[in-house]
Amino acid sequence: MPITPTKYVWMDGELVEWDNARVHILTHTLHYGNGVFEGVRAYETSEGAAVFRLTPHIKRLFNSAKILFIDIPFTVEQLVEATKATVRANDLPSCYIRPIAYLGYGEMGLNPLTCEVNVSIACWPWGAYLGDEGVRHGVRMMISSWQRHDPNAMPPAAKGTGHYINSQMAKISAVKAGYDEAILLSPQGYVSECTGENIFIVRDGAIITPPVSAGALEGITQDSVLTIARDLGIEFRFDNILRSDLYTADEAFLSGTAAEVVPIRSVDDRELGEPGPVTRRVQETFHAAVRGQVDRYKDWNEHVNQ
Ligand code: PPE
Repeated sequence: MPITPTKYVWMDGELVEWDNARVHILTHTLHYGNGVFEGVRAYETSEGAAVFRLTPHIKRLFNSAKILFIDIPFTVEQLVEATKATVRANDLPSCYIRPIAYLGYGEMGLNPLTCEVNVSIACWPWGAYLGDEGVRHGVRMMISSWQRHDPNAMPPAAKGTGHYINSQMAKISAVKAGYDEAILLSPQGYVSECTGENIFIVRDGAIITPPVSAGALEGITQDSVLTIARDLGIEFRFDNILRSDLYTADEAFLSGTAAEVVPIRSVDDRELGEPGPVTRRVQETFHAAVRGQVDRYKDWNEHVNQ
């Protein structure tokens, strides 16, 4: 998915011109993959651009940093304001936003505690991550032979930059085999999540998603799906899922900030078919909520001009 350049990137408290938003080749995070990031989206609403659930995203950034012992030299409030300022400065009605805290230039070696911590926030217009066709008709999934991290090897609760080597290996195998996206199993053999999205099945009218203990990130979109489902009177629960549960599900879908809510049309070539009614209802409500069109979810729209 190509990046479209915008005007400014926020770096350590200042808006820097896009082309000058650079780091040194000896930046610590580039060598050892120890940094934390977020993926956030802003949507066009009737009151201008609104960042969807910005505060929970920034809080998760700080939790990721705490797990990895990265001391972010800003507060949650400062980065919330900085994110809004970045979207405003770029004058974008809607965009994808990438805040990252990384270990900077000046130290090398495996003790990261002495490293300077830098923070930047970039944003750019970004379309459907898994394609418009996928949003409408569903994506084809492959269960990867790459496992999700063991929690005592790499803590899945931290959205660490280096964690995503695992996701990339799974993504590469899936794409090379002709699928849209991969599903990873936990070391215990339960369904965990996709390379950058949570996964859900629908069985007998209820939505089931793997628990955090299966190695899934606590998705903010997943939490929005939970709230929307319960408000629509749809049962929602966290439970372990086996790969065979995916093959025989009535419906399945995935969720993530970049991907949004996307139906799954097949898993390992077992057809689930066109998106089902539960998936459709959740997807439609989510798409309206992010654009500020659902009164009960207005708190989720963090307006950049307020
Ligand atoms: N699991 C993983 C591994 C993950 O990376 C994400 C977000 C999610 C679940 C869903 O979380 P949430 O966005 O809070 O609903 N992935 C971000 C980065 C994706 C990427 O490809 O890069 C995102 O969606 O922005």
